[in-house]
Amino acid sequence: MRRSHDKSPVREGAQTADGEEDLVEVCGERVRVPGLKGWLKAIDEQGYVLIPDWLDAERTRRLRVALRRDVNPIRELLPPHHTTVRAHNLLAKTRCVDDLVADLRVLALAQGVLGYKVQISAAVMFDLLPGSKAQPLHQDDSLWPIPRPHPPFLFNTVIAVDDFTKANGGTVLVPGSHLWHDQKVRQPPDVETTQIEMKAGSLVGWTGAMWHGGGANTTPESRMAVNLNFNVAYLRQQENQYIGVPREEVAKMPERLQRVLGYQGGYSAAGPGMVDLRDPLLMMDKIRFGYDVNDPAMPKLGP
Ligand SMILES: O=C(O)CCC(=O)C(=O)O
Ligand SMILES: [Fe+2]
Repeated sequence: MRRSHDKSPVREGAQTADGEEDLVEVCGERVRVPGLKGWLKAIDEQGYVLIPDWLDAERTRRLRVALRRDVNPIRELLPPHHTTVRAHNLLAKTRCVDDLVADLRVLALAQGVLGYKVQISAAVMFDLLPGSKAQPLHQDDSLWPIPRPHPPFLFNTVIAVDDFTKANGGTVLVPGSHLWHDQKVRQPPDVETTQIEMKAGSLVGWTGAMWHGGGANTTPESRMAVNLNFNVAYLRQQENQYIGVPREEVAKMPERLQRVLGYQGGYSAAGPGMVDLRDPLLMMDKIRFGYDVNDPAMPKLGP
């Protein structure tokens, strides 16, 4: 699947020199991501990868506490059954996932799969409460009306905050289905599935064309997770991050997070995302109606 992008003029993410398989450039930084090559191979071949211990126990515990504190009181139970939570637009509700969104490892993984600069498409807290029903299998990339076959443009991740088990609704995946471009999604028992079981702190990542769905939670405990989906930076995000995340919060964020949020241009000064041929991030606090690009306080031309 990555091969489809090999003609890109510049290729970030999975670009590796011989013998430096895990050394990649992400958001302008050279970074070593041990395991990256194997993760990308798994995604190429089966459509997904399961990475245990993505977060250590202490980080996972802090994440759980912070989600319960910041998001649970303002969450919404979705109809018709009112047993699942999809708390969208997380970056406007808590600061507890900032480091997960700007994590160089996940960005390297997303860039490796997508072959281009990436941005956060959706940041969501999933909670399957007791009694939650199984979701129909679906493809998240069908949210964009792009004819198939198409190169991968969406990469999904789910980080387990609670252990995922078959009984509490571990994600159901159809290995290999990311390559079935000519087929409509079928439901079990018409298709063979696998169900993700993973310890809290693990990450499962899959490419957007993959058939998948949340399982049914038949236990008395909830199954909490953080879902971070990334897409190529030249496409529109699923969540409108520019409206969704208040500007004053964006202004306080570290630069890499601002960029991943969508405040970044393309590979050239005129590429998608620019403002008046300039870096959008540098223009953020400069724009007033009738502004003059010749003003010496304006950013220089360029991406
Ligand atoms: O809950 C899960 O494991 C997956 C949910 C999902 O795929 C979705 O909401 O689009
Ligand atoms: Fe989904």
